[in-house]
Amino acid sequence: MSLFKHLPQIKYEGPKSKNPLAFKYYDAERVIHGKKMKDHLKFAMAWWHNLSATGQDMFGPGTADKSFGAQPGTMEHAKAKVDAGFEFMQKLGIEYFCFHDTDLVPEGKDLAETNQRLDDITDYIKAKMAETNIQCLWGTANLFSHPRYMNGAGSSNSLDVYCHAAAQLKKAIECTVKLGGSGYVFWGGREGYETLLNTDMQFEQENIAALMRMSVDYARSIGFTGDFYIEPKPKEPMKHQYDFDAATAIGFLRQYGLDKDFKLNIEANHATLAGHTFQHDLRVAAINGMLGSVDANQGDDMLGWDTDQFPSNVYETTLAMYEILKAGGLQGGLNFDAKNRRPSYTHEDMFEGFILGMDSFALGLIKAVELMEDGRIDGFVKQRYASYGSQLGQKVRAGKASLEELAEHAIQKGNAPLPGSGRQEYLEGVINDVLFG
Ligand code: XUL
Ligand code: CO
Repeated sequence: MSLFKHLPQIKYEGPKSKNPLAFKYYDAERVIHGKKMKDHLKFAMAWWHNLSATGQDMFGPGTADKSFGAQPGTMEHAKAKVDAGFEFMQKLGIEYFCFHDTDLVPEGKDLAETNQRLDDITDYIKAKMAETNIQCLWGTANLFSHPRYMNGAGSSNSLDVYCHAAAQLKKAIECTVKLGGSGYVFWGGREGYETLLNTDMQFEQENIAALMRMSVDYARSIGFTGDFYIEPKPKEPMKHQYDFDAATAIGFLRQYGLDKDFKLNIEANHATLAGHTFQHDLRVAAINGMLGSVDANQGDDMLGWDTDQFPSNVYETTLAMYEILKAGGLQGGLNFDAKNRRPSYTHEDMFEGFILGMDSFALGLIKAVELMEDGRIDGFVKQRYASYGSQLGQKVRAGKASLEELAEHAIQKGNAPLPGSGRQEYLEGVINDVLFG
């Protein structure tokens, strides 16, 4: 049964097209910067937002109908979501999906029943995958929604809750391996705290690391060769989240010896909640060799929470793709951890959300390549550090200089000259020139 039969196959029509159900920039097969667009931009559908979320918020129920012809909360509905998801991805040319265990099936009365349901649904998904070219980008476990996780999962004060999380992790990893997922994500949903008055921070962080270590060991033992990812986020739902931002997560991974198995999944709206630009967290991950995958969305500067909007800001997607290209691309992909706004409640809106996100990143890719070819930004940055090209500068760079010889240099030079203009306004003009010139 077709759930979206009134909606067409979405095709590339070019920038002049006014057809809302067509791509203006995303041309999957176009080769740019040595690769097909679809290989630069491995877009993924997030099961949770696209197939499950109805737009419910604190002030009212959902507005979107995601029943797909079945009764929500049943296995029939779980299967209808698979049918809808695969039809949706095929119509848009999306080749990857991401999921939480709880997005796939309603939880059963106990773990045994839930696990049986997961076995059934992953069989069903696997058959769909075999009929299409659609693959699993990454899987994860929802260790934050159920009331048992009110104090976190790995960070919970309760050993029973910790073990329940371990059981869910074990099964979610098995499902990811069964579906051939190339990554496994840990977003620390409630791994954090509200007040230090009731919290042993060190104890909790050690426990989280131990749970990650056990997960890695188990996954490797059943043949998982992909990357694990931490997805940093500074706040929401907890006041303090342990994986605040890329730098904090990298420090944590190194401290507990997890850095060989883990990379990061950088989400745009999480970076901005941490007071960084998206590009900042991409750069931090990249220079530490930990840029794994991306949750592609955007926030709203006026709002202080994770609005998970579809990316529309081409200035941002350009600078993000510039970071990604300079890092040599992504092993992972661009997962639209994004949802329609509550008043955009129709099936057409689901398509238009993805078209917006895919076109914004495609245009960002095109412009990032132009920015690289233009060379003015890179050239300026290179020239800005040119003084380190001297013999003494080379010694500093090689870690072979001493404080005495630097001081001697300073004395000989007299008062150090000013370091040269940063020329931010000129550089911002270059970006405008490439974007709109
Ligand atoms: C929450 C969030 C999650 C993760 C997966 O802010 O981004 O959906 O991506 O658990
Ligand atoms: Co996310």
